[in-house]
Amino acid sequence: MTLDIGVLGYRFMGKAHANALARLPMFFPDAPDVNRHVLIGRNETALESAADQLGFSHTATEWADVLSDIDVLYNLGPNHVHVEPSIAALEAGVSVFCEKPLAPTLSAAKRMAEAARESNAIAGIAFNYRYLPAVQYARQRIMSGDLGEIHHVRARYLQDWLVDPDAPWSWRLSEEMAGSGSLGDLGAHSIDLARFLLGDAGQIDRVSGQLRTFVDERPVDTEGEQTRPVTVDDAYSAQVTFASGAMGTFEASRFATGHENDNTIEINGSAGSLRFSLERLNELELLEPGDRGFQTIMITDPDDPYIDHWWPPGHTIGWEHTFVHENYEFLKSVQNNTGYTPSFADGLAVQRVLDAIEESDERGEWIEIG
Ligand code: 4PW
Repeated sequence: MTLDIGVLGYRFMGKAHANALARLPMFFPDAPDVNRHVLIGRNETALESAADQLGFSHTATEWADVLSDIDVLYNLGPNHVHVEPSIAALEAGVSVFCEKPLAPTLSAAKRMAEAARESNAIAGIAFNYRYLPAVQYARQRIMSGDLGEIHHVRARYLQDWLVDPDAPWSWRLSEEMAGSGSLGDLGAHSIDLARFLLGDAGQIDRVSGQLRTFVDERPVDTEGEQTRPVTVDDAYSAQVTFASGAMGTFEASRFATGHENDNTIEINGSAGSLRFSLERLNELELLEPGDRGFQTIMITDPDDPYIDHWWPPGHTIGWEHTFVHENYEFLKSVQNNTGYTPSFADGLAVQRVLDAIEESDERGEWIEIG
């Protein structure tokens, strides 16, 4: 059985997922056969050339016109475009793989999760960092109790592409299109990673957060004569309490000078600690009983998650491999009609935390998550 795929969006994430689809037959021969059937976007000229480059046989400027031609919709558009196409696809029995955050608002995320519950099709959210071998290995160690009782989660996702006040305006800076800024774009990853690494103990039930916008308008043209307002946060930080009693601190920024894409998480337990950073994604820092300090181990052995599909021991992998791994798992779920995680319900759980952090900032108090 060949799955016909429609991909909405052809820029950064469009390329990342198209690359993953192209790699699957070569490195994951047991993955379902896929046909890169249609690329969906608004600008016909740009779309034609992207379709050529990314290996799609057709293009469409209206997503609704092609739902009956595809088995799976990849929704990789700006956050506000996640909502209606995903719901319509699920209602039509088309599986959906949607980029994060699930939606710009909590109410839209609830509608999407409801559509996923009502549909027989599979709905997954693309939290790609779950699929790093080092992150999967870390989860195995935590789940098997090697770190003991978890006391602390410390997660940060730092970028610096907005530190220049003349950096241009984009949809990521619009509340209407994105929902939030660093919080939804980067914080969603950290919150999902914490939930993934801690399993059932990763449920967050209280938050206290602050959001900040450092530059509130940006140029839309190169001359800088026209500007548009920035209506989302440039940075956030939050303290959280997990239902298990563990404490968490979370932070993200697009103003963290010197950090281009620094996604780091540290977990401290009663019997050990671990630390992962995307900047050294083939490694995990671990502290086990008896160690006098963190030991760095390479997660590049054939028995480490997914590694046997790639290169001999010690031959490292990169950021793009996370997309290959998540596409493999998602498409297998579609083919076998089995549940996929992270699901839209997971996306909604993350969205509840994002929403509570915003509410806490507005009200200046801790917020309980019901
Ligand atoms: O994972 C990251 C995102 O969530 C990406 O590498 C870039 O920053 C694109 O969007 C965010």
